[in-house]
Amino acid sequence: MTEAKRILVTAALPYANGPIHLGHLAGAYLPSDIYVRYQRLKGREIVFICGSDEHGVPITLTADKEKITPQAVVDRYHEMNKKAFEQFGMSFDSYSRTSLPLHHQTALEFFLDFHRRGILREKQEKQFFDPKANMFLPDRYVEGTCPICGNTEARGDQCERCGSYLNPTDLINPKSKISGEVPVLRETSHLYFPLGEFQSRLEAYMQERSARDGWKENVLKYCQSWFNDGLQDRAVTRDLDWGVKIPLSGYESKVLYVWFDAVLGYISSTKEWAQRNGNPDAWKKFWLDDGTKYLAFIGKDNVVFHCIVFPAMLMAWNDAHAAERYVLPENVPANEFLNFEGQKFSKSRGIGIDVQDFLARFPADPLRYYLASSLPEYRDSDFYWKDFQAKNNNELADILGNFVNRTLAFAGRTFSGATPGRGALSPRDAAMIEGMKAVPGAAGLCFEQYRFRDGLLEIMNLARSANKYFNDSEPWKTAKSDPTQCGTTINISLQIARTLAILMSPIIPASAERIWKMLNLDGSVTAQSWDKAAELGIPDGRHLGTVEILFTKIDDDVIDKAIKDTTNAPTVPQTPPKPVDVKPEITIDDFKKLDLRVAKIVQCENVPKSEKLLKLQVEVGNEKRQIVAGIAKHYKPEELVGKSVVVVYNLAPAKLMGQESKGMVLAASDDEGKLFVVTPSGELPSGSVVR
Ligand code: B3M
Ligand code: ZN
Repeated sequence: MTEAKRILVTAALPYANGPIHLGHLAGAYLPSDIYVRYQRLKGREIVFICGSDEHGVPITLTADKEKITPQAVVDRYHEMNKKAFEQFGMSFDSYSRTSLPLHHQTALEFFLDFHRRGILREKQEKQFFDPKANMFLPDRYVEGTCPICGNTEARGDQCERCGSYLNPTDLINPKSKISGEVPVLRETSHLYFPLGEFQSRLEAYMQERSARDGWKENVLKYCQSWFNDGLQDRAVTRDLDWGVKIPLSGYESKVLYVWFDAVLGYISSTKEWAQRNGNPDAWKKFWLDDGTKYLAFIGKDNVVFHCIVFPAMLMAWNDAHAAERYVLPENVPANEFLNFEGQKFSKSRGIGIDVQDFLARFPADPLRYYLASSLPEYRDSDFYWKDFQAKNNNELADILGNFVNRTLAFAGRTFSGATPGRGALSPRDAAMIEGMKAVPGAAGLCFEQYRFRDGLLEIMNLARSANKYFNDSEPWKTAKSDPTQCGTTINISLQIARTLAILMSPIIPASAERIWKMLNLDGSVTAQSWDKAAELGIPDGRHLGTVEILFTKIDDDVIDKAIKDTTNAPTVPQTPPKPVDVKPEITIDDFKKLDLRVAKIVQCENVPKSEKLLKLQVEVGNEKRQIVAGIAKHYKPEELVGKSVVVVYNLAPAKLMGQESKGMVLAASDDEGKLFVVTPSGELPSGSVVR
C-alpha cells in the first residue's frame, strides 16, 4: 500500500447535553488519541478534529426539563467536556461546536446544494403532534413500546434494548415526553435524502476500502445488515426550532435533522482550526485532496451514520463538484461498548463515572493505561475498579515505574548521576539491544491496524524484558567486580528508559514527559521520532535529572470508596458462599471402596404409582441389570434411553416400591434442585471403570 500524503482523523462529536463518561473514552477518544500521537511521532502530517454536537432532541429535552434555553445547556456541557478532554490528555487540534455560524453555513451549503439539484424529495406525511404543548414530536420526543422487542421504554428514534432504529409512529402506546399525553397525527412535509439510490455505490465503496485498509468485522457486519434490509429514504428535516434553520419558504419552522448537520461538523471544525491558525484554506488540503487518508473513530452505535449516511452525502456532493471533491473515510474503526463493573453505564441508576469525577480522584495516565489495555476492540469489555487498581499497581508501578526508577536511582548512586559509557557488549547486552530495536516496528504495525491493545502489549513486554535484563545483569555485583560491565548495563538500561518514554508517550503522555525530564533529555518527548526511538540516543556522560516516583500505588480503601460511590453494589465484597453439606474427610482407601462404572441405559420406564422413580435397564460391559433411580421429575423415560451414565456398581442391592435395584445412578442438582445425571464427556464403552 502506498503511504497517504496526509492523515485526517475525526472522533465522534459528543452531544453537549451531559458529561462524557469512561465508556465514551474507550469507544472513540482514547483510540483516536493514541493513533494521532503515534502518527505525529512518525512525522506524518495529520490533523485531529472533534467538537460538540450541539443540536438534536436530547439537548432540547434537557433544556425543557431544566427550564433553560438549549443554548445554556450546550454552553455548560461544551465547556465541561472540553475541559475533561484536556485533562484526559486528548490532543485535538480543534474542538469546535456545531452551534457556531461557520457550522450552520457549512451545513446549509450541502443542504441547499442538494435541494437545488433536486436530490432531496419532499414528502407529505402524518407525524405525531402534542396539542397541549402545541408542537410536533420528532424522534425522542415520543416514547412507547418497541414493536420489535416489546421494551416499554423505547424512544422514537431507537430502541436501546434491541438496537432497532425506529420512527415515532412505529411505537406501540406512544406518549409525548413533554406532556405525557397521547399524541395525535398531523400532516407535515419533510425533505428526504434518497439513501437507497446510493446503495450499490456504498457497497462497492465499502468493499474497496475494506480490502485496502482492513475494516473491522463488527463494522462490516452492521453495514451488511443495513444493506440486506435495503437502504431507505431518510428525512433530513425536522419540525423543531433548535438546530440549523432552513431558509426555504414553507420550512421556516423547521431545522436540519441533527445527524445531517453533525457529520458535516467535522468539516466546519477543520475550517475553524484553519482560520484560527491564520490559514483559512488549510482545511482544504485535508478534505479536498485525495492524497488524504481519512479515519473516522466512533463507537459502534454511530456506525450507520459514518459508513453509510455520511459517505452517501459526500458522494452526492462530489457528483456535481469535480473541482471540490471530498475524501470519504478510508476506515471507520468503531469500538464496541465498555461496561462498568459488569453493568451498562446508567446515569439514572448511578452506575458509572464521569471523566471529570474520575480525574478528581486519579491522574489521567493510569486511566489511559488501563483503558488502552482493555479497549472493547472486538467485543464489549468491562471497567472494574479492582482491575484498574491492579493494572496501576502491578504493571505501571511495578514494571514500568520500577524499571525507570531503579535504573535512574542506580545511576545516581553509582555514577554520580551521569550516564556511564558502554564497554564491550556481552551476549546479554547485545540481545537486549536487538530486542529493543524490534519494538517500534512491531508496536507501530499494531497501531496502524487499530490494534491498540496489542501495540501496548508489545511495548510493555519491552519494559518486562528490561527488568529481567537488569536483574540478570546484577549491576549491584558488577559495580565492584567489573565496573565497565556495570557501566554498560546502566547505559543500556538508561537507553531503554528513553525508548520506553517515546513509545509509551501515545498511551501515557504526561508520564512519558516526566521520564524524558528525569533523563534530562532535550526538548519534549512529543518532538521525537518513532522510527528512531530505539536508537541509543543518550550520549555518554550526559547528566541525569532529578529522580521522582513515576506512579504511586493505589490502596484498597481508596478503591473501595470509589466502588461504593459509583455502583449500587454493597461496599464490603461479599465473601464467596461456602459449599453446603460438606462431609467429613475421607482417605483414598475409603474412596477406593467405591466401584464406579460407566453404564449404558438401554430401556427406561416409569415405576407404576411413583412420581419420583424411573426403572432403568442398563448394560455394564456384558452384564445387564436393573437400577431404580429417583429422577422421574427431571427426565422423561425416552430422554434417557441410549445415554451413558455413571453408576455405583458395588452398592448393596435394594428394593424400591417393590422393584429390585442393583446400583445407583450418579446425578447432581443445580441451585433450583433440578437433577442432571452424570455422563462421561466422551464416548466410552459401558463397563469402563471410573476413578
Ligand atoms: N453526537 C452521538 C453520540 O454522541 C452523536 C455523534 C455525532 S458524530 C458526528 O454518540
Ligand atoms: Zn426493541
